[in-house]
Amino acid sequence: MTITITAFERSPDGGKGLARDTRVRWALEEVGLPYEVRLVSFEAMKQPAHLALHPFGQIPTYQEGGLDLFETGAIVFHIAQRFAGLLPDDADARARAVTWMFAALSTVEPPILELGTAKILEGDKPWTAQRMPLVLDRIRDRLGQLSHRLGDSDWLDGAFSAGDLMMVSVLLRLRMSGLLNEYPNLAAYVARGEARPAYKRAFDAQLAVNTGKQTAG
Ligand SMILES: N[C@@H](CCC(=O)N[C@@H](CS)C(=O)NCC(=O)O)C(=O)O
Repeated sequence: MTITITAFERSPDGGKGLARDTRVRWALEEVGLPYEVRLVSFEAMKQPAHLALHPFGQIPTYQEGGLDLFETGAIVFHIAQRFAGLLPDDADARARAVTWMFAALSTVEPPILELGTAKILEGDKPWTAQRMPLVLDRIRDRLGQLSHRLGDSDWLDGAFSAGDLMMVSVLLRLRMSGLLNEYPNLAAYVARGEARPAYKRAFDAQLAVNTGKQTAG
């Protein structure tokens, strides 16, 4: 069985690991599956061949035998369901881990993405100065709640799971903002995720692409 994912030929973040293929790479590394990467340019992502795989013209995609998937959450969920290592055996604990995946993507990530929009895409607008405190407060609300729930635990619900993989990946987007440092337990949580050997392998693999050590095949 060959697994092929897509990633940016050149990521806008220059290899900081924020492009979502890193999340898929991390999941594959955690469960110990080899994979191939097809690098795509921004132009190629909008062409029919890629749109047939990803209706919104984005990365990552995932191909395994006859199965084609898009959406990082669905891809990581599929990997976690099919291969051991990312979800607990107990059915209730499994459901809770999946809940944390959804919480990461649909509750915590949206305000964090808004910060990127406000700063990078719309930072030149005259209302940016008024908007920014509102955006930051919405993020702080979520971080405060998450920090409270995590407390002094290592992971969100018992052992490391796909829920932590997704939450750490989402929080990593805040590194440059400095906001994470306001919540020491969250900063330590993210550091624990980054220290996992599987994360390091995933990060290094995407970095190699973006530093020119791996070229499009
Ligand atoms: N909800 C999608 C978002 C995918 C996404 O935004 N991908 C980015 C890279 S991280 C992308 O391809 N951006 C280029 C574009 O949208 O043109 C997912 O989680 O997979």
